[in-house]
Amino acid sequence: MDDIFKRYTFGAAEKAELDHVGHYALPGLLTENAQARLTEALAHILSLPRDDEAYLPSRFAAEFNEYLEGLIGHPQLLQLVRKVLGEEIRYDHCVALNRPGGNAGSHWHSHEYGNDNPALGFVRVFFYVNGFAADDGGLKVVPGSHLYRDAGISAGSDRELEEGWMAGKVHLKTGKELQIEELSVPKGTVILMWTHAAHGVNARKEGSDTRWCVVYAYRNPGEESRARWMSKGFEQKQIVGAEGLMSLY
Ligand SMILES: O=C(O)CCC(=O)C(=O)O
Ligand SMILES: [Fe+2]
Repeated sequence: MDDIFKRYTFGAAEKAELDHVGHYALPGLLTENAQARLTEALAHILSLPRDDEAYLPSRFAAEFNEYLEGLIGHPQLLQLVRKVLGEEIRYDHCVALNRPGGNAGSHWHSHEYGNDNPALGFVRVFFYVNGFAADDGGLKVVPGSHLYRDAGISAGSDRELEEGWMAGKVHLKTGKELQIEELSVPKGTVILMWTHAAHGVNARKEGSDTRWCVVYAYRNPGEESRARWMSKGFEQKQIVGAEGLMSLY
Protein backbone atom coordinates (compact mmCIF):
# COMPACT_ATOMS: atom_id res chain seq x y z
CA MET A 1 0.00 0.00 0.00
CA ASP A 2 1.33 3.48 -0.85
CA ASP A 3 2.43 5.70 2.00
CA ILE A 4 -0.14 8.34 2.92
CA PHE A 5 1.99 10.18 5.50
CA LYS A 6 5.40 11.79 5.21
CA ARG A 7 7.79 11.42 8.14
CA TYR A 8 6.51 12.95 11.37
CA THR A 9 6.98 12.88 15.12
CA PHE A 10 4.18 12.05 17.47
CA GLY A 11 5.71 11.06 20.78
CA ALA A 12 5.00 11.74 24.43
CA ALA A 13 5.33 15.54 24.09
CA GLU A 14 2.95 15.71 21.13
CA LYS A 15 0.46 13.40 22.86
CA ALA A 16 0.62 15.58 25.99
CA GLU A 17 -0.10 18.63 23.82
CA LEU A 18 -3.11 16.90 22.27
CA ASP A 19 -4.37 16.00 25.74
CA HIS A 20 -3.84 19.54 27.02
CA VAL A 21 -5.28 21.45 24.06
CA GLY A 22 -7.84 19.01 22.62
CA HIS A 23 -6.48 18.98 19.08
CA TYR A 24 -3.11 18.58 17.41
CA ALA A 25 -2.19 19.61 13.84
CA LEU A 26 0.37 17.83 11.72
CA PRO A 27 0.93 20.37 8.91
CA GLY A 28 1.57 19.00 5.43
CA LEU A 29 1.64 15.39 6.62
CA LEU A 30 -0.13 13.86 3.61
CA THR A 31 2.09 12.72 0.73
CA GLU A 32 1.58 14.33 -2.68
CA ASN A 33 0.22 11.00 -3.89
CA ALA A 34 -2.30 10.77 -1.04
CA GLN A 35 -3.37 14.37 -1.65
CA ALA A 36 -4.01 13.59 -5.31
CA ARG A 37 -5.85 10.32 -4.62
CA LEU A 38 -7.94 11.92 -1.86
CA THR A 39 -8.89 14.86 -4.06
CA GLU A 40 -10.03 12.43 -6.73
CA ALA A 41 -11.98 10.34 -4.21
CA LEU A 42 -13.61 13.36 -2.57
CA ALA A 43 -14.55 14.85 -5.95
CA HIS A 44 -16.18 11.50 -6.72
CA ILE A 45 -18.21 11.70 -3.50
CA LEU A 46 -19.23 15.27 -4.31
CA SER A 47 -20.37 14.22 -7.79
CA LEU A 48 -22.77 11.56 -6.49
CA PRO A 49 -26.47 12.32 -6.36
CA ARG A 50 -27.36 13.05 -2.78
CA ASP A 51 -30.33 12.29 -0.66
CA ASP A 52 -30.67 15.48 1.36
CA GLU A 53 -32.34 13.72 4.28
CA ALA A 54 -29.72 11.10 5.05
CA TYR A 55 -26.83 12.61 3.10
CA LEU A 56 -25.57 9.13 2.41
CA PRO A 57 -22.55 9.55 0.13
CA SER A 58 -20.90 12.02 2.49
CA ARG A 59 -21.79 10.37 5.77
CA PHE A 60 -20.91 6.91 4.58
CA ALA A 61 -18.12 8.09 2.31
CA ALA A 62 -16.01 4.94 2.64
CA GLU A 63 -18.96 2.86 1.43
CA PHE A 64 -19.13 4.85 -1.79
CA ASN A 65 -15.46 4.97 -2.74
CA GLU A 66 -12.87 2.21 -2.72
CA TYR A 67 -9.88 4.41 -2.06
CA LEU A 68 -11.56 5.90 1.02
CA GLU A 69 -12.56 2.40 2.15
CA GLY A 70 -9.00 1.19 1.78
CA LEU A 71 -7.66 3.85 4.13
CA ILE A 72 -9.73 2.58 7.09
CA GLY A 73 -7.13 -0.13 7.65
CA HIS A 74 -4.08 1.74 6.35
CA PRO A 75 -1.12 0.85 8.61
CA GLN A 76 0.12 4.43 8.89
CA LEU A 77 -3.31 5.74 9.88
CA LEU A 78 -3.82 2.96 12.43
CA GLN A 79 -0.35 3.50 13.85
CA LEU A 80 -1.11 7.19 14.41
CA VAL A 81 -4.51 6.41 15.93
CA ARG A 82 -2.93 3.87 18.30
CA LYS A 83 -0.41 6.48 19.44
CA VAL A 84 -3.47 8.43 20.59
CA LEU A 85 -5.86 5.71 21.79
CA GLY A 86 -3.60 2.78 22.63
CA GLU A 87 -3.82 -0.69 21.09
CA GLU A 88 -7.51 -1.48 21.54
CA ILE A 89 -9.38 0.49 18.89
CA ARG A 90 -12.47 0.32 16.68
CA TYR A 91 -13.32 2.16 13.48
CA ASP A 92 -16.22 4.57 13.98
CA HIS A 93 -16.90 6.57 10.82
CA CYS A 94 -15.55 8.12 7.66
CA VAL A 95 -17.30 11.27 6.51
CA ALA A 96 -16.54 13.49 3.52
CA LEU A 97 -16.43 17.13 4.65
CA ASN A 98 -16.19 18.84 1.28
CA ARG A 99 -17.09 22.51 1.46
CA PRO A 100 -17.56 24.17 -1.95
CA GLY A 101 -17.39 27.96 -2.34
CA GLY A 102 -20.35 29.51 -0.53
CA ASN A 103 -20.69 26.60 1.92
CA ALA A 104 -22.11 27.87 5.22
CA GLY A 105 -19.59 26.07 7.45
CA SER A 106 -20.74 24.57 10.69
CA HIS A 107 -22.10 25.93 13.96
CA TRP A 108 -20.21 25.30 17.21
CA HIS A 109 -20.63 21.83 18.63
CA SER A 110 -19.00 18.93 20.44
CA HIS A 111 -19.56 15.19 20.13
CA GLU A 112 -20.31 12.40 22.55
CA TYR A 113 -18.58 9.21 23.63
CA GLY A 114 -17.76 7.88 27.08
CA ASN A 115 -19.04 11.12 28.58
CA ASP A 116 -18.79 9.67 32.08
CA ASN A 117 -15.84 7.42 31.42
CA PRO A 118 -12.54 9.21 30.74
CA ALA A 119 -10.89 5.85 30.04
CA LEU A 120 -12.80 5.73 26.74
CA GLY A 121 -11.23 7.84 24.04
CA PHE A 122 -12.65 8.88 20.67
CA VAL A 123 -10.48 10.70 18.17
CA ARG A 124 -11.29 12.35 14.86
CA VAL A 125 -8.52 12.39 12.28
CA PHE A 126 -9.27 15.19 9.81
CA PHE A 127 -7.49 15.11 6.46
CA TYR A 128 -7.49 18.71 5.21
CA VAL A 129 -6.30 17.79 1.76
CA ASN A 130 -5.98 21.34 0.36
CA GLY A 131 -5.79 23.08 3.74
CA PHE A 132 -7.77 26.22 4.57
CA ALA A 133 -7.42 29.83 5.65
CA ALA A 134 -9.15 30.82 8.89
CA ASP A 135 -11.72 33.00 7.11
CA ASP A 136 -12.37 30.53 4.28
CA GLY A 137 -13.82 27.27 5.54
CA GLY A 138 -11.51 27.34 8.54
CA LEU A 139 -11.82 25.09 11.57
CA LYS A 140 -12.15 26.88 14.92
CA VAL A 141 -11.54 25.37 18.31
CA VAL A 142 -11.59 26.19 22.02
CA PRO A 143 -8.40 24.79 23.56
CA GLY A 144 -9.20 23.01 26.81
CA SER A 145 -12.92 22.62 26.10
CA HIS A 146 -12.54 18.84 25.67
CA LEU A 147 -11.60 18.46 29.35
CA TYR A 148 -15.23 19.15 30.29
CA ARG A 149 -16.30 16.01 28.39
CA ASP A 150 -19.50 17.88 27.53
CA ALA A 151 -21.19 16.33 24.51
CA GLY A 152 -23.86 19.01 24.37
CA ILE A 153 -21.94 22.13 23.38
CA SER A 154 -23.88 24.05 20.74
CA ALA A 155 -23.87 27.66 19.55
CA GLY A 156 -24.80 29.48 16.35
CA SER A 157 -22.02 32.07 16.50
CA ASP A 158 -18.72 32.84 18.25
CA ARG A 159 -20.49 35.39 20.38
CA GLU A 160 -23.21 32.98 21.41
CA LEU A 161 -20.57 30.46 22.45
CA GLU A 162 -18.53 33.05 24.37
CA GLU A 163 -21.56 34.42 26.18
CA GLY A 164 -23.09 31.02 26.68
CA TRP A 165 -21.14 27.80 27.24
CA MET A 166 -17.72 29.46 27.57
CA ALA A 167 -18.77 32.15 30.04
CA GLY A 168 -16.73 31.84 33.22
CA LYS A 169 -15.09 28.60 32.10
CA VAL A 170 -11.36 28.09 32.44
CA HIS A 171 -8.83 25.56 31.25
CA LEU A 172 -9.08 22.92 33.95
CA LYS A 173 -5.28 22.41 34.12
CA THR A 174 -4.10 26.04 33.98
CA GLY A 175 -7.06 28.01 35.33
CA LYS A 176 -6.81 30.37 32.33
CA GLU A 177 -9.98 31.65 30.66
CA LEU A 178 -11.06 29.64 27.63
CA GLN A 179 -10.62 31.32 24.26
CA ILE A 180 -11.65 30.70 20.70
CA GLU A 181 -8.80 29.91 18.30
CA GLU A 182 -9.19 30.10 14.53
CA LEU A 183 -6.86 27.77 12.68
CA SER A 184 -5.21 28.14 9.26
CA VAL A 185 -3.40 25.14 7.83
CA PRO A 186 -1.41 24.35 4.66
CA LYS A 187 -2.43 21.65 2.22
CA GLY A 188 -1.90 18.07 3.31
CA THR A 189 -2.54 18.84 6.97
CA VAL A 190 -3.92 16.22 9.34
CA ILE A 191 -5.62 17.37 12.55
CA LEU A 192 -6.31 15.06 15.47
CA MET A 193 -9.19 16.06 17.74
CA TRP A 194 -10.70 14.59 20.90
CA THR A 195 -14.43 14.10 20.46
CA HIS A 196 -15.51 16.44 23.29
CA ALA A 197 -13.60 19.46 21.95
CA ALA A 198 -15.80 22.42 21.01
CA HIS A 199 -15.38 23.16 17.30
CA GLY A 200 -17.04 25.00 14.46
CA VAL A 201 -16.25 25.90 10.87
CA ASN A 202 -16.26 29.34 9.24
CA ALA A 203 -18.12 29.70 5.94
CA ARG A 204 -16.27 29.02 2.70
CA LYS A 205 -16.17 32.21 0.62
CA GLU A 206 -18.32 32.55 -2.50
CA GLY A 207 -15.97 31.99 -5.42
CA SER A 208 -13.44 29.93 -3.43
CA ASP A 209 -12.60 26.47 -4.70
CA THR A 210 -13.87 23.45 -2.79
CA ARG A 211 -12.23 22.68 0.53
CA TRP A 212 -11.49 18.94 0.24
CA CYS A 213 -11.65 17.15 3.56
CA VAL A 214 -12.41 13.74 4.97
CA VAL A 215 -12.47 12.60 8.58
CA TYR A 216 -11.67 9.13 9.92
CA ALA A 217 -12.85 8.50 13.48
CA TYR A 218 -11.74 5.74 15.85
CA ARG A 219 -12.45 4.97 19.50
CA ASN A 220 -11.71 2.59 22.33
CA PRO A 221 -14.53 0.03 22.40
CA GLY A 222 -16.83 0.05 25.42
CA GLU A 223 -19.97 2.02 24.68
CA GLU A 224 -22.52 2.67 21.97
CA SER A 225 -21.48 5.40 19.56
CA ARG A 226 -23.97 7.82 18.08
CA ALA A 227 -21.71 8.80 15.18
CA ARG A 228 -21.10 5.23 14.06
CA TRP A 229 -22.54 5.57 10.57
CA MET A 230 -22.15 2.25 8.85
CA SER A 231 -24.46 -0.12 7.04
CA LYS A 232 -24.86 -3.70 8.30
CA GLY A 233 -23.19 -5.06 5.20
CA PHE A 234 -20.21 -2.79 5.59
CA GLU A 235 -19.58 -3.99 9.13
CA GLN A 236 -19.22 -7.54 7.78
CA LYS A 237 -16.97 -6.53 4.91
CA GLN A 238 -13.40 -7.79 4.94
CA ILE A 239 -11.27 -4.68 4.64
CA VAL A 240 -7.54 -5.29 4.49
CA GLY A 241 -5.88 -4.10 7.69
CA ALA A 242 -9.21 -3.38 9.41
CA GLU A 243 -9.83 -6.95 10.60
CA GLY A 244 -11.42 -6.82 14.06
CA LEU A 245 -11.92 -3.06 13.92
CA MET A 246 -15.37 -2.84 12.38
CA SER A 247 -17.54 -4.14 15.22
CA LEU A 248 -19.13 -1.90 17.86
CA TYR A 249 -17.49 -3.68 20.80
O1 LIG B 1 -15.73 20.35 8.36
C1 LIG B 1 -14.95 20.40 9.30
O2 LIG B 1 -13.82 20.94 9.20
C2 LIG B 1 -15.34 19.82 10.65
C3 LIG B 1 -16.47 18.87 10.58
C4 LIG B 1 -16.93 18.34 11.91
O3 LIG B 1 -17.33 19.08 12.76
C5 LIG B 1 -16.86 16.89 12.24
O4 LIG B 1 -16.61 16.09 11.34
O5 LIG B 1 -17.04 16.54 13.40
FE1 LIG C 1 -17.82 17.94 14.55
